[in-house]
Amino acid sequence: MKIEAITLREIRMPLVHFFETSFGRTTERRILLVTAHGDGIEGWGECVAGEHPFYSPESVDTAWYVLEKYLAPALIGRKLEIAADVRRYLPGIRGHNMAKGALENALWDAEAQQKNVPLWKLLGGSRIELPCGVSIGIQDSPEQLLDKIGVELSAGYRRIKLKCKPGWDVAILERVRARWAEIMLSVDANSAYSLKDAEHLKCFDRFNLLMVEQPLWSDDFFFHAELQKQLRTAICLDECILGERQAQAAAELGACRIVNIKVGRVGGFSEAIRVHDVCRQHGIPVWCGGMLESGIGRAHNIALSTLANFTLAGDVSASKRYWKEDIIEPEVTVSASGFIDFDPAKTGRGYEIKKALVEKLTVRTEVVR
Ligand code: NPQ
Ligand code: MG
Repeated sequence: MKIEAITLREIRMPLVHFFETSFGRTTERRILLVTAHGDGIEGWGECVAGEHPFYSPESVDTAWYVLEKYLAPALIGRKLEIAADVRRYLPGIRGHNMAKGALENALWDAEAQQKNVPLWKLLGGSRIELPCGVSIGIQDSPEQLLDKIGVELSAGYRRIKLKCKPGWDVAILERVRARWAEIMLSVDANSAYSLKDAEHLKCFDRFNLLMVEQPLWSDDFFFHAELQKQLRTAICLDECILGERQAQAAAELGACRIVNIKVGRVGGFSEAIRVHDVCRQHGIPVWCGGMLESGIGRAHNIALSTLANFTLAGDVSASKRYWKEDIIEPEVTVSASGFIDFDPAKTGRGYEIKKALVEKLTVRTEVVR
């Protein structure tokens, strides 16, 4: 593809229900979309940075700045044989993976269209049965949480992940397990604990959890390895894994037994594939995380989830859990048995973009050419 222009666009989408984690509550998403134009094609990518630098150091505004000032200008006029070559042309920017990932994924999206193949096949996927889980935020009361879990189980979801933090953990798990002893259950702390809490975290072992996700500091491997030695429950790393190198370090140190892959956090599809591969070599199963994405990011997550080592249910759930109306057609839906309704025959990302709706939701655009 010869890249003629790159459009940055910010849309606003109110969430159907607030989403609360150990770092705060989100009620509306600001979403940065990237469009790469060239050869008569438009490739779309979604930047998964949040409104604030809480989950990661990036935010919508830092991503916009880095894309506008550095990443997009470096690609204008370039001819790329394949999307995976993009890194060769990007200037030496440290970090800012979510900004990089949005741009690279727009190029993969374009490449799949241009070659008229499904994006999932272009990525090297092979699985077409995609088990689906949900991530349930911290609620105003335990009763409200139990109600929500009930709704999601009735919808068919195969794994329930609860956000936790000190004060919203063991007592909550007691209540949930008293009601549902057998369901596949995990928790995600988003770095809310420290190694001083090791004795407390050991209580989690009572609840037969599939995993505890990112209990400790977002940049730490050593202390997670120390903690994993003390826990029977598998640790899953999320925030820590910024690429292949971190995945290898975590595997070799024994810092986790499971890895959450988010394509934005690792800087795009090609690095996500490398993380996937290194985990597979170490016998570490992976699953696809979620960042409250619009349909574009959701479609990309589905394509990524087809890779062989994505054996655990992901956080990529139905559009309607998050949005009144998603920006893709069809919306992402989930079967009564908890699998993503996925049509492997569709080419490209497999979902059309509702351009008129995107325009309506847009609050700013910038075209780099
Ligand atoms: C996680 N997501 O696995 C993240 C965290 C997360 C679905 O649990 C705005 C932008 C709000 C990104 C809240 C899920 C967010 C966000 C939570 C990411 O750790
Ligand atoms: Mg997480």
